[in-house]
Amino acid sequence: MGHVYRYEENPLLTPSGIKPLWEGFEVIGAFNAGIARMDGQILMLLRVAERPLGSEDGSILTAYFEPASGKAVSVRLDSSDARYDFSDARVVKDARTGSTVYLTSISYLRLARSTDGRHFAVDDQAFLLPASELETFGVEDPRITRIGDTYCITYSAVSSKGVGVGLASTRDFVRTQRHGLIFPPENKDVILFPESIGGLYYALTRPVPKAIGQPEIWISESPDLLHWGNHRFLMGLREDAWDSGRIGGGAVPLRVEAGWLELYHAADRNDRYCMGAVLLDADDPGKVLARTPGPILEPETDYELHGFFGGVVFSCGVLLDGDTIRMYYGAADTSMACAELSLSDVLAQLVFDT
Ligand code: MAN
Repeated sequence: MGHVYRYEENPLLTPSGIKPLWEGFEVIGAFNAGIARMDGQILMLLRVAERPLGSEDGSILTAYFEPASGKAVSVRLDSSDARYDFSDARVVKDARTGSTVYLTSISYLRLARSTDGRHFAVDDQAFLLPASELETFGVEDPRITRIGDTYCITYSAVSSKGVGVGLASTRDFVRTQRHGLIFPPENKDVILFPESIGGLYYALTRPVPKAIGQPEIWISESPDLLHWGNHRFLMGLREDAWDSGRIGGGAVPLRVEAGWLELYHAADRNDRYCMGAVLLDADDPGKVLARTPGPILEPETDYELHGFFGGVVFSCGVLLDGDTIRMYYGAADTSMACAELSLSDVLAQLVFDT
């Protein structure tokens, strides 16, 4: 692994300083933020997770969002109820089928702003709340891609129907337009490329095949950012490695001299999440040129190892200044942190396919 400089101020944001939007709820996560620059400011579009208060009696509380009232509603489950599997803190599963039936928290998107990239002030209001029957379990893990003067925001739209991918756009982070779901369940970690290539827009996607296949990275094309086709498999898991469990896109791809550099996330079989890098062909990003054998960032510090879901570093956005990659990342599904990596150092870790 190359040199990683974590900010002294880390974690930059934690749930403790953030007021919940809903009565009877507490903020348990401010993480996996999309990153953008606007008017000399650095914007973090946080995934804020709130969960219902009052599980002291040993019961399990879950929640869902009611679009009609604009409020979150809690649901109390008996922890000895054999119909459910409570072993993953993030979700409640059907004990028989193993499929997720409730989330233990609801996420929505909220803005934080900074002038120095280290100190952020969080808005009091939400930026994007769940708004439809396909978002009743929350909206999560935004990525912000600036295309021309429009900021395009892709996010996971979660409901009992599955996890799909929504698209919203804004020019000023005040007025926002929603464009509905651009990928149906199950898909997440969709990231738009910042410019068209050969006349087409591209997106990294992460379908989760059920009967056959694995959660791996695909790539799709579109003439208008709304209609997507020519879906191709891009890159997969590696056996017995840090990226053997699941793999998905991370930050918005960076155009570097050698092609498109994508900083992606992957987990091993024990759900330990790291970041790695892959280089894609400049003219056909559906072609993998090189990949780092090991991670470029892995969970090491206390705030990365311990939290709501420990052992996780998960970046949804980076900033590039000269040779410096400022990687903002969610730590342990709880807080936001930032680390600087050198671009040339990351490129030097790539191993080309022969
Ligand atoms: C996974 C995790 C959770 C997330 C759900 C739904 O279980 O990534 O954080 O809430 O999927 O997207």
